[in-house]
Amino acid sequence: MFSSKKRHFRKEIEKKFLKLKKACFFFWNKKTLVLKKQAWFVCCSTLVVKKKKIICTFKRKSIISIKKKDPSTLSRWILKEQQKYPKAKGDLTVLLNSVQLACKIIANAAKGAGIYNLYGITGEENKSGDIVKKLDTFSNESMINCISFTGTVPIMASEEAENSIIVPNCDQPKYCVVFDPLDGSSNIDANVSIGTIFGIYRIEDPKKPQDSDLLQKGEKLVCSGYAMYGHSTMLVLTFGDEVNGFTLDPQIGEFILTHRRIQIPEKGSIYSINEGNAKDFDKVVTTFIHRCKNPTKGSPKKARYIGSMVADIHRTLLYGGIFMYPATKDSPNGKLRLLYELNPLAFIVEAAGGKASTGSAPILSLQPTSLHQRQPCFFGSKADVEEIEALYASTT
Ligand code: FBP
Repeated sequence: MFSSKKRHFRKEIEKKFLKLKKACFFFWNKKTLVLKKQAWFVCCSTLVVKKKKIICTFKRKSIISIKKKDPSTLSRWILKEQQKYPKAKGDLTVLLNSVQLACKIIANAAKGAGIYNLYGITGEENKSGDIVKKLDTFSNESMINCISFTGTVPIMASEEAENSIIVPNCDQPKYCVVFDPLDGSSNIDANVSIGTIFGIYRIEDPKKPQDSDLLQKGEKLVCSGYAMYGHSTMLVLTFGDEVNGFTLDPQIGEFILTHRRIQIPEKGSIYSINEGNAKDFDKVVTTFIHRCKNPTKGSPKKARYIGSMVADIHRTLLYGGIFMYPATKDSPNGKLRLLYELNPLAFIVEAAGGKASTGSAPILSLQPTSLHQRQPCFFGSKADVEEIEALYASTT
């Protein structure tokens, strides 16, 4: 089959290969021998290091797995809070868990808006004259469905509903809820952070729930919160004493406590306002912005404006500074709505040690007169808001 020449050639190859193999093996062995010695030494030390690392990783892994195994979730946290009130029947717990569920549903829809065809408009306009987005309607329905399910909320107010929403067959009327189902609608299609804002009040006369229950002063809030749908979904909540933040762990579908007792910095280096309206700002706001840009001492403040109030307030809570939506010539009462945007967020900012002001009075002290009334506002670090208040006081 093979000519003698070919046979000879093949033998040569095999010999060479064998030599190579041996050499490698020898080299490897020799190498490994050396290596082995070194490795032994290295191994020992690496083992020590590795051991440490392993221990650390094990620890870390075990901590993570322990945390995963025993996470401090929002549901658990709410239950713990309930235990502080021996007389509590759990109605608020059920309500908050229903709001939590609604926020998870909206978070999922917001994340998949492009896939679920939830970008774009419905073609309708809401009471405030805003073009209603598909995700606005989806979020509004999700909130109404989840809250109605509790059986303790006979009446609600939503940015997307002109009149108050009456819940039929509410068998244990106890609370009423005000909410902005989707804040920052103008940013939805651009995939910029948006949110849901909610506030919970007690019904004054459970036998006769009425609009006046929704028009309570912000200082009467039992609890308020917001969910922010950004690169992670967060839910920030307060009962007026402390502010805590929870991050949604998509793997287990639970909000996990990640930001304990949020405290807003006393003074900030950020100012946040839509300067596109600057020509219409009053003297005080114009002066304040000038000061932010040209401070007598220290460096100028940074300008940050997302255009979603939830996201601007969330940043202000964590970094400090001031968020402003003042009156303008076109909108003498500003743009933002007192009932379901300003009051719930003011309750949080004040509980975190900040201030929420009209420029001359606390937002929470205002007596609302209509469901969709607007109110100029200044939210943020105490020192920054007090500077604005002092400027207004000096003009009166
Ligand atoms: P909605 O999107 O819920 O109507 O909220 C109003 C809002 O988008 C706020 O989130 C935001 O702070 C403000 O309007 C932005 O207004 P503007 O575009 O005039 O700066």
